[in-house]
Amino acid sequence: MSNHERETYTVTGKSFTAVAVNMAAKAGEYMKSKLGQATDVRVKTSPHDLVTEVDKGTEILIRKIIHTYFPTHDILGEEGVEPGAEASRLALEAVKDREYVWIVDPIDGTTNFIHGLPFYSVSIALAHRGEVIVGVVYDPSRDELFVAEKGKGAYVHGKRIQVSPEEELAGSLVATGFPTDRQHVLPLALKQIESVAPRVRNIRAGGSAALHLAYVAAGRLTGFWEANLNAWDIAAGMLLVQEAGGKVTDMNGEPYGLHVRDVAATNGRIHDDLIAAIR
Ligand code: 2AM
Ligand code: CA
Repeated sequence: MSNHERETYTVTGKSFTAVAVNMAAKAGEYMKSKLGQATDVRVKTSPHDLVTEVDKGTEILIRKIIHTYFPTHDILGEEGVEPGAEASRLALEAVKDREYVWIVDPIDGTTNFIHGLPFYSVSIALAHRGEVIVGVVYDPSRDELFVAEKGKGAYVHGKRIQVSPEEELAGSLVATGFPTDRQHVLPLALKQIESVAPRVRNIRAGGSAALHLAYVAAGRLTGFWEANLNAWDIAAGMLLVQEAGGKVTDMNGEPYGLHVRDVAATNGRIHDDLIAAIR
């Protein structure tokens, strides 16, 4: 074997999960170093929908690592797609059946990041022919790295995690989010909150969908729902919840797929009741 061949072998021989973990850790370190320094804040679809040069820089860093290890893989990253639901749908459509697609949200919780609120995350998933097989969510503020591999469980720093035991909504702590689309989606979300709030122990809205999903997986939240999210907000956290013994569907109870934008994720036990309350 020539030196060149040996080098190529070493590089491509890295496991998908190891690379995902490595990227998430590097990205997290980078964005944490930039906390409070995001000066170039831009509005996307509205003043509620923001992006910074750190989002872009972090995605570039992640893309470079993916290209280094897996030059043939495709990437669906938030910063590579125009804002809005339609552009997201088209971008997903273009890659969803490809062999390997990395689905990346460099900063999930950009609004928090800009305000210096330490609740944001890096979300990285790998899909094989449309099925999520690796999911990593990293919270740099708490240095918590959540990892799931299809069929192999969900872990935080090597310790297996599982969803919480609550059987009923009344004893459940659930989370949701306030959508950026104030015209169409917010009124619906407020109706859902009005319906769910009296039935559960309480509701939280932390501002990072990926981290909320990781917390459902870790049993810190009983459930989470939110409308109008993108594949990169959900894919990694979805696998964490499934591998931790929970359930993830759309808001009608239909099985999760990369196209799902209105998501409900729970410990499984309260799933039907939460969906009934949302609707
Ligand atoms: P982001 O920080 O990556 O944008 C908060 O309720 C959740 O909604 C976050 O996960 C946030 O992800 C996401 N979010 C923010 N703006 C959005 C938009 N325009 N469309 C869909 N999801 C959005
Ligand atoms: Ca983002």
